Amino acid sequence: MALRTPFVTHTLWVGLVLAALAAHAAANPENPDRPDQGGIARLYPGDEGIERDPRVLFVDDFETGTVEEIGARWGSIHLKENIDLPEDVHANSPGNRSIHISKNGHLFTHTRGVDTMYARFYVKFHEKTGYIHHFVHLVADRTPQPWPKGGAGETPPGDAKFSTGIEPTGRWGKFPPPGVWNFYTYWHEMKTKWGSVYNGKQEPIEPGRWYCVEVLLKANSSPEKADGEQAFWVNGELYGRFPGFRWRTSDKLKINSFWLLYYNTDQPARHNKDPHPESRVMQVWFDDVVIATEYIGPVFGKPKHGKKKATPGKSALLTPGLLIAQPSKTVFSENFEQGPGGFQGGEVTGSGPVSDGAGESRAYAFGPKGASIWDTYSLPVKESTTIRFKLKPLQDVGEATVMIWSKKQSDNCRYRIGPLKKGAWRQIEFRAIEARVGWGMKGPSLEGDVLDNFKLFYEGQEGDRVLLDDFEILQ
Ligand SMILES: [Ca+2]
Ligand SMILES: [Ca+2]
Repeated sequence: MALRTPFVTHTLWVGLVLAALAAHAAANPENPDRPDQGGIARLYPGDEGIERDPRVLFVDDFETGTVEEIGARWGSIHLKENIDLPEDVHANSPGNRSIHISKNGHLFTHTRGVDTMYARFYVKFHEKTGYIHHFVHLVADRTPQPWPKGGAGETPPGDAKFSTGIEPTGRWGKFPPPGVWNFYTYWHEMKTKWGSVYNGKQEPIEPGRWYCVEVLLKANSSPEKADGEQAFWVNGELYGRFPGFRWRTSDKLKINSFWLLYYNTDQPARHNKDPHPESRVMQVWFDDVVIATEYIGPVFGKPKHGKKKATPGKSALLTPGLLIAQPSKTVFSENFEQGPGGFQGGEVTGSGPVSDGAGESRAYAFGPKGASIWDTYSLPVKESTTIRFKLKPLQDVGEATVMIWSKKQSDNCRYRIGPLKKGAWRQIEFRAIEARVGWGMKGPSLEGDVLDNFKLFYEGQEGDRVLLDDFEILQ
């Protein structure tokens, strides 16, 4: 009997979903621009139970947990001291709390990778808000990390990344703060290195008022087709739909990241010629986040059982292997305790505790021209192939770069580490497919190649030394 109950419940539930889908189709026959007539939220009055819909990827109503706990389940929180959970909610809110960010801060999370992502959130700007620099983003990232990556001013490779931000903009002072909504979009075919902008309906956002904002990001169906799109809705009304995107050049690149970002600098006040930037109060409230593979719609009706708390989602990165293939074993390692191994270009340090590894005393010291290893290992580059090592610079040095010769491309693939500060051991880790041809890492990646070499060098003076230790390749 104990086994039968879930089966019965499941059957009943599938029946309900099918009935609901039929209702959806009936309510929304031929009008793709008004999916609000039949979104997922319609099936779950007051969002009650919406997190259990198989099309729903992530939910947070901010009713559960402390700011720290919310940050832990999202996977990344920035400036948590600026974030609290006040009892300030929108009129249709089924709960009691929202999340409130002052000045700057973010939550960042991951869902399983999808080809179509809808995100719905409620948002309110402070009555005295100024202009905002960057706001909420949906991201497709081939090699996701728990934290958001930079990339401003860099055109992403078509098999590595694309993103779109739904952002308030003053359009160079044309609208009072925070402005009107637009898309700020990065992909491999973007028109300038600072991204492309897509304006929707030019309806100024009223400060102090709650809005339901929804975003669609839909990947192109195959690498050669420009049939991807993006769209956004405000309070269930379509404000902008932009088709014709060839977002990606590889189906392996999926939409998988949601960034609840509130980023402020003094730049937008200057760009919009704000006459009173000093009187602005930079604060924002968010609530009722739902991320799904189909249109969601604003909160519909009231929960049957009064005020409710959702079972909040958690980052897909917190389940190893769900979002990105994990290496299962170490296929090569060198700790320099017995000598240089296959490494060339530097020398093993004599003695003294140079490494924080247990009981180890030796590392590999090398100058700006670099340390390298050839023909000591050879393995096919897979999605999971990971290169990991520790560095300790004995003085500040400039840009450090990994170079891996690609047989397939007859060229070097590069992975840029950046400048290194003198000081403690620093762990470096990256996927082999992140290494790319060209100084700007814009060319083809090591995907489908053979990994049998490695070189690491940096900008510095002849006598400079950086220590390398605990070099590992995982597969
Ligand atoms: Ca809430
Ligand atoms: Ca060592």
